[in-house]
Amino acid sequence: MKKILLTMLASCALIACGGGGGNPGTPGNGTGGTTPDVASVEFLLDKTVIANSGSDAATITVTALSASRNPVANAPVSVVLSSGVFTPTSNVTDASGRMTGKIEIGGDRSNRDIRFDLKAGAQAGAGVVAVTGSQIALTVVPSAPTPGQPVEVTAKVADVNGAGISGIPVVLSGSVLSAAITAQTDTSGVAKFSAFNAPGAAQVYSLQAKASGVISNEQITVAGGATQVPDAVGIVSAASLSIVPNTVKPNLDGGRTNMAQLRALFLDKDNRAIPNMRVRFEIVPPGLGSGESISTGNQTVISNASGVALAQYIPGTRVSPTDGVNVRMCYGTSDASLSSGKCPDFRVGTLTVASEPVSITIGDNNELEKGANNLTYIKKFDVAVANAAGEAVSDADVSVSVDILRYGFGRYDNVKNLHTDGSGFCLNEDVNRNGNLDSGEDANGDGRLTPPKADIVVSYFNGRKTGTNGRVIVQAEYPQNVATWLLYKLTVSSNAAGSEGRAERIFLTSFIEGDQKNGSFLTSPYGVTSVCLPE
Ligand SMILES: [Ca+2]
Ligand SMILES: [Ca+2]
Repeated sequence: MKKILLTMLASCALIACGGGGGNPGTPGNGTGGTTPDVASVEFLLDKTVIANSGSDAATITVTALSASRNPVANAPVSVVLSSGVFTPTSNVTDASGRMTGKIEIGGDRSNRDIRFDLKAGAQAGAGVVAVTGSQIALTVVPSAPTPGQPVEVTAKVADVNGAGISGIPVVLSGSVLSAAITAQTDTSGVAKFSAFNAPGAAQVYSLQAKASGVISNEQITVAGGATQVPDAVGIVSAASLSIVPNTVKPNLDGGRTNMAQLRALFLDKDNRAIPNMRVRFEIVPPGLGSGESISTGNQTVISNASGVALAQYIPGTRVSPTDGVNVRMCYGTSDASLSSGKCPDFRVGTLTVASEPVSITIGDNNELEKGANNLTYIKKFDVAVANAAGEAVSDADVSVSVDILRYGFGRYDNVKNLHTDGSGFCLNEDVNRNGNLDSGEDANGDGRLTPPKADIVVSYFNGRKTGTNGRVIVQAEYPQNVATWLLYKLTVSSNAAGSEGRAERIFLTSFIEGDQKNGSFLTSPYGVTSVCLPE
């Protein structure tokens, strides 16, 4: 039996429908002819704030109206931004008088307002989209210097996802400094300032860092005589240690290009921040050696007004097994509580030092099989794992998972091999992917999660370890009635020599040619119509 995977034309409507291309910039001037008479212009933004991750966008819909408030088609529309990138879907309004386009941040990840000036025909409008998400984290060593003691400050500037923002200036100022100093962030978003001496008078000083459109304010106590950092007040209800990123490359040159941020947070039972907590970060023995260190050495760090104390883990030249580095934060409310290496209370976090990750690919062919009882379809995938040199990695553990992105509703047209008009695709209702029906998730009101997670299962064809050729076969299996109605993402990851690699691909459930004549999927199992969660 010849088994052929039918290409679903309908699928392109979901997978890659992001933008229509279009020319950024302004459309040409009206070239004579009959310019439609636009009496007013309105616009609608789907959001007025976009995150600075680079993948967020605001969609603007511009509507051109005539004097009688009817839509005006073919009106030329231009949108000019003060920064960022505008991608229109068209330079003129459509039959409903509308034109849409995307506003994105472009290469500039700083917090700011993006102003747009638009014109439809001779009518103009303007507005603002705010960019947010920049964060600055300051590490001061020592946390409470004595008068005249050298102080080292590093600032990590990150986007909304915690990814470092490289190549931007960070300006440090405040009463602790005699003059403002500037440093540039490196490839990890870290700016390291040259050391300065703490002022001679023991008192509390201010320190301010400014970068990427945001400001971070800290206080530094120069301690001596009567001026000491007070003990922390309040009962710690939640003490946490987070490590970002939790996989970091080694510093093969002995430098500190690659670092992971250690962030301690202290809250009381009412979720209020506890400042002035003393924290000492340390590598739990046996460490990796080979030059690994903590940026604050064996000094204590003091939590700021937000209850946060920071340091950096700096890898040496060696890599570790997965989660092979244990970092401990010891904490107490006073200097005495941590003196002489004491560790009254602690939390431990783990991270991995890994060189170039292994490379993974997911391959497939155009074939599909029927399950043993002719109730399911099975699609097999070839997973290949290679090291940085391209050599096959054998005996590597492979993990595969499936995530259903969307489900379809409607009917199948067995003449044209397409879903009929009125069919469509909705987002998976399990927004937080916890497998439970939570408040607000049951958009279609059937009392359960749509689609059920078990509508596609993945498994290993012949064990989960790669063979000597670095390959392993995984498969996805689903009941025949969901064919063409589920869009799913297959994720494969593998750890080899402490280095995690990962690959993802998106597929539509397909069927075996011939089954469209009378297959069980000709009507969506999720209904002919549906109510979707908002996009
Ligand atoms: Ca849920
Ligand atoms: Ca539902």
